[in-house]
Amino acid sequence: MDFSIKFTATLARVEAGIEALLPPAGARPARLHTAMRYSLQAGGKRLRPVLVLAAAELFPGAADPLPAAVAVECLHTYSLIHDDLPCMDNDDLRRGRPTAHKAFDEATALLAGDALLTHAFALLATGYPGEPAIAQRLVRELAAAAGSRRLIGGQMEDLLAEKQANATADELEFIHLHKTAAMIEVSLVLGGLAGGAGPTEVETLRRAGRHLGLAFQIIDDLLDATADTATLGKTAGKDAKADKTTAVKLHGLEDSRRMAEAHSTQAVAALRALPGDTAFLIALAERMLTRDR
Ligand code: GRG
Repeated sequence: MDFSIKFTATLARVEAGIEALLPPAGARPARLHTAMRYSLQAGGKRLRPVLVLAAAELFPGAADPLPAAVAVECLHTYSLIHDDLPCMDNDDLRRGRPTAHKAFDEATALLAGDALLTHAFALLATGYPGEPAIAQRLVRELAAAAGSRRLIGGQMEDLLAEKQANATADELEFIHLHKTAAMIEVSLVLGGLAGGAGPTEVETLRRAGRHLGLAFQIIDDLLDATADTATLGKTAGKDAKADKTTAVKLHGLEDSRRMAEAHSTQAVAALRALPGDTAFLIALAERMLTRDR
C-alpha cells in the first residue's frame, strides 16, 4: 500500500461527499448556506471522515459509509465554529482563514454551527433508507459521542478548568477523552458499523479510537506549544498565554511526547486485532505522531 496514494484517494471521496451532501450555497437563505460551506470547505485535515471510510473498508460492506463520513465532519466543524465564538475560545483564525464569526458575524456563525449539527443527523437519518437498523445505530452512536456526556461535556469541563489554576491530570484526561477522543472513537465505530462489523469488532474500533484520540490531543497540545500559526492554520501559543491546563503544562514536552507515543502504540495494537487490511489505518495512527498541523 502506498500511503499517500491511498490517503489522497480517500480524501477525494470525502471532498466529493461534502460537495454532494451539503445544501448548495445558493439555497435560501444563501448567507447561512454559504457560511456552512465556508467553514466546512476551508480545508481541514479531514482525519475523522477518513477514519470512517478506512474503518468501513475492513469489513464486507453492509452500507455506504460516505453519508456517515460527511456527517462526522459536519458535526466536527460545528464544534469548531462554536468553539471559536467570542463566548468560548474567541479565536480569529481557523483552518487558515478568518473564523466564521469574523468572516460573517456572530449570529450567522452560531446558526451555521447549529445547521451543521442538525444536518449531521439528517444525513444519517436519510442516507441509509435500505438499512434502517444501521441508520438507527449510527444515529445513536453519534448522538452519544456528541452529547452532554461526551463532546459537549468535555467542552464544558474545559471551560470550567480554565477558571481553575490547578486542574489535575485526571481532569485533563477527562477533557481529552470527551472533547477530542469521543469524535475520533465514533468515527472508527460508524465506519465499522457501515461496513458490517460485529459487536466485538466495534468495541475494538472504539478502543483504538480512544487511544488515537488521546494521542491526537496530546500532539495538539505539543503543537500549540511548539509550532507556528501559519503552519497550524490556527493561533499558536494560545494555551500557554491563557495558562491553560494542557499535557505540556502538566507533564512537560518530553513526557507528553512519550505519552502520545504510548497511546499510539496501544491504538496500533487494537487495530492489528481487526480483520481485513489494516495497513492504511495503522499508517494513519503512526503518522499522527509526526503531524505538523
Ligand atoms: C463547542 C460543543 C463544542 C465543542 C468544541 C472542537 C472543540 C470542542 C474545541 C476546539 C479546540 C480543541 C483543541 C478541540 C479538541 C479537538 C481538536 C484538536 C480539534 C481540532 O481538530 P483538527 O485538528 O481540526 O482535526 P481540522 O481543522 O483539521 O479538522
